[in-house]
Amino acid sequence: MDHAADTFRTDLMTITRHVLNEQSRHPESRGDLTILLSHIVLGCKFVASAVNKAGLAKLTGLAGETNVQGEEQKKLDVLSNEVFVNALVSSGRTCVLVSEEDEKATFVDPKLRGKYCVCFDPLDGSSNIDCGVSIGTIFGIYMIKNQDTVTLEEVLQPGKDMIAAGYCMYGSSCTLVLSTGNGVNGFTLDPSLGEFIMTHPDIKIPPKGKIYSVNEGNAKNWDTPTAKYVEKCKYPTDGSSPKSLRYIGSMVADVHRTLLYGGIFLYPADKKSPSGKLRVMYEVFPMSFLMEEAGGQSFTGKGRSLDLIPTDII
Ligand code: FBP
Repeated sequence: MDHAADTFRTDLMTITRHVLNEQSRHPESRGDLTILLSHIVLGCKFVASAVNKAGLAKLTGLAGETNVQGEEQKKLDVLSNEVFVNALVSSGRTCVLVSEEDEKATFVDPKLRGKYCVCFDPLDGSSNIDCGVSIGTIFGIYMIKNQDTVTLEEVLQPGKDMIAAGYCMYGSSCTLVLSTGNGVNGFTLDPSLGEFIMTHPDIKIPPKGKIYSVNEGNAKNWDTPTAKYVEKCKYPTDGSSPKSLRYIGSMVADVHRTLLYGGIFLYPADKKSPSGKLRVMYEVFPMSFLMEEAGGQSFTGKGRSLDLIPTDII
């Protein structure tokens, strides 16, 4: 009888317990971030169950509307956006929301405001919904100096000013990966308990990785340094073995694998999309924050991603 495992099974480190432990490290804290994170967790649980039921509940397919990127919206990402906006506003801890699905930032009713700005992609990788490939929610949290007078300029902060970030991957299992600036931890949803249980404590990206992850279909539009780098992954000249290509086309899934197995994930800007495809505030920044907290790095090709100062929310 493996008592340690038994002990482990009864001494559950839920995400709430973990966040409360993190809060206790800040005696000045009033628990606002804890309350905000619990509402984000609620949103993830809702979307996890909707994604699981999607095929059956006809939640896949088009919603008949288009989003700010001109992309056809799918039913699930409209639903996911609504769930997160409602959860974040009802937390009473946010003053401005930036969603991939909304053209403009949402300024919360002054009566319901709190000190945080949340930038989020409610359902990233939505082009994979219909084929059941892993998709996810990505979020980044900033502190806003004055919630009553907050302006869009105050939202356009460099990524390094974020105080927390995470993603929730809806795949074979539902995994929420979170950092509040003190390392990265992963939690898996136990559907029988409806609780996220810590399954990946203190994630550290392996120093050396054998995987490169990029959409090679864009190769003809790449600049020379990118083409040369990918060439080196495939035909190394230092006698090391070629890297393996793994590309799911769902950033949450590709980054999750990279965090756990090591290697590199890149979506370089190219002639077709000169400023790249990934959006800075709710894709690049949160994932770069997590990558650095896990001992990895994130670059724009010109510098550290988290030093970028966004010029717009899109
Ligand atoms: P969405 O947020 O619109 O889903 O787009 C982002 C994304 O799907 C990322 O998850 C993924 O890394 C990338 O686009 C895939 O792009 P491509 O299909 O061009 O390789």
